[in-house]
Amino acid sequence: MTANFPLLSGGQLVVAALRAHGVEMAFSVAGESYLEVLDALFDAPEIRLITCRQEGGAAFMAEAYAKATGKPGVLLVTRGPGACNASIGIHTAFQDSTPMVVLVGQVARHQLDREAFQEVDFRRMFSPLAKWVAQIDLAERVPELINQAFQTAVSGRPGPVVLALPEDMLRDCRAAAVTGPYRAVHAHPGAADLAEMRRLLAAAARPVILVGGGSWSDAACADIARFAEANDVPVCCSFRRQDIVDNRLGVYVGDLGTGAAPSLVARIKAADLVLAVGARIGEITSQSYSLLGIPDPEKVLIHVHPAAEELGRVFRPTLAMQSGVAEFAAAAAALAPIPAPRWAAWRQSARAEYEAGLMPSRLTDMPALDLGLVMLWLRERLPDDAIVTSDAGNFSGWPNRFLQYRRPGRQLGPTSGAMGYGVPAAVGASLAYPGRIVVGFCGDGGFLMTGQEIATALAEGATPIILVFDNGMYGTIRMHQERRFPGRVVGTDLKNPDFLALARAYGAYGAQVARTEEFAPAFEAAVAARRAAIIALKIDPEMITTRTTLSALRRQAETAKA
Ligand SMILES: Cc1ncc(C[n+]2csc(CCOP(=O)(O)OP(=O)(O)O)c2C)c(N)n1
Ligand SMILES: [Mg+2]
Repeated sequence: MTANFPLLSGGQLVVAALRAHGVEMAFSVAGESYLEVLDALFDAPEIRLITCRQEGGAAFMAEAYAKATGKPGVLLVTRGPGACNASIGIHTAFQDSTPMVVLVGQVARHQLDREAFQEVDFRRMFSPLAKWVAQIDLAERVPELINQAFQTAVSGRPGPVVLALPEDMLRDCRAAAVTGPYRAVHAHPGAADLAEMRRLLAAAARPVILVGGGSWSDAACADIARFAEANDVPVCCSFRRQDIVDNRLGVYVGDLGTGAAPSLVARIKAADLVLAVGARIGEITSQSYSLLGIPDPEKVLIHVHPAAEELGRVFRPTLAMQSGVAEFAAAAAALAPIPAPRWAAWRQSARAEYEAGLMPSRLTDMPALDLGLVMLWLRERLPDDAIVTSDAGNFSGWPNRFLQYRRPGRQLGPTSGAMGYGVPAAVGASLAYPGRIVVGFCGDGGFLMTGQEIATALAEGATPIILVFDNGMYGTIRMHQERRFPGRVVGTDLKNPDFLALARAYGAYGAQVARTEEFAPAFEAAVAARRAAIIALKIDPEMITTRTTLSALRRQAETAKA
């Protein structure tokens, strides 16, 4: 059966399979454990191999590339040390439902289980971090298992899969049929369930749609907005998924992230129907599981999710639908709208609350650098296709609250809360969409976790503009310290390098902004530079969130203790 196929090494078969699945870009840090794969890539110029500086950065890049394009992110790393570094991005892809195919070099088959050099049992290591883990022990099974990896990564609830590649297997030569491309498998909502949803919605007085999760194509986003507008239902989004519904539409009412507006939280509690589409309704989105009762949500909950095991897992829905988000959104958009819905005033007041929250309040007197004004300027400046990436930290409250997201632009952020995401995600997004404005928001803490990928950006021609919020501390943790242990600051002060000199050392455009009026010219110069840029923003440490100051927090905590 295989007589008609050429003899290829395991490494060549891996690359042939990647080509068959339409892979155009892969992210890597090299290792001697998978030299055959690297060598086969030498002959496959249609796959662009991005050479990264640390596997954590490479994994975040692949994850953000996948989020931005909807195609699986492909990552190649070496045995134990490479896999350990990469694990943060694999965990992030898992929590974020992002499809990834991770190829890890492994020791030779006849050395396994001796704790050979850099040997790790990847099935055990990645079992809680990946959707599927396997090892390819026979070169003739490379096409089969790589096909299974892609199918698994993209189907149902997408996620990362890990394949270990023993180095001697990569040298074996076999003739094998290479299959591809993968075809994502998603469930569709049933007609009876859609009719029941429509009946429940028509009976509601205060409905809310909550959108979230992965796999939202631009078309699916347009469909769910059409459904919401046709029925005049307010839509909010889950943590770091603000780009699903155009924030400028009258039906959009805000996000349920870490800094959710108290008025939105109160509104969800007051709602009599929640239609959750794609969102798991996880800990952050559910405001530490306080929004809905467990397991009885104490209101009508219609939960639509691509994975059966998420439905009824924490909350017991009135109606559960296992469906892909795009499949559901298309079907919902095609439903006849509810005639004369009763919740127009409910939707309008929710929108008015969201719009009121878009105006920053002045928390300290006349800060030299007014972040509220900087965000208002950026909100106007960023084009419809701008991509915003975000690290984890309190600074992220500024772009989350004051920017307005929409397609084809994107908001790419780790719902895993992984620091170090912002820079590599911006590099990955810029490589996926050269020519678009990509802005990466980072704290001074997160920036130095993976900032070395600026070197990758310069080497590969990516042009992210990185904004570093320099407040000289791990601000988020300092905030928690002031709340729990007021005045007892430990382990959270940072002494930063000279960010301007650092930018120059990389060959990036660099600027330091200490005053509001310096921001716009620095940003325009960064855009015009057409290379990676770092703009360091000197932040008043008092501005700990968009809603409160450090000393106000400390005073509140001290009063509560007294
Ligand atoms: C990899 C990782 N390590 C630690 C944490 C815990 N953590 C959450 S936010 C934070 C501080 C973030 O500091 P910075 O990036 O400077 O942002 P800021 O909060 O000061 O705005 C830390 C340490 C985390 N989320 N991820
Ligand atoms: Mg900081």
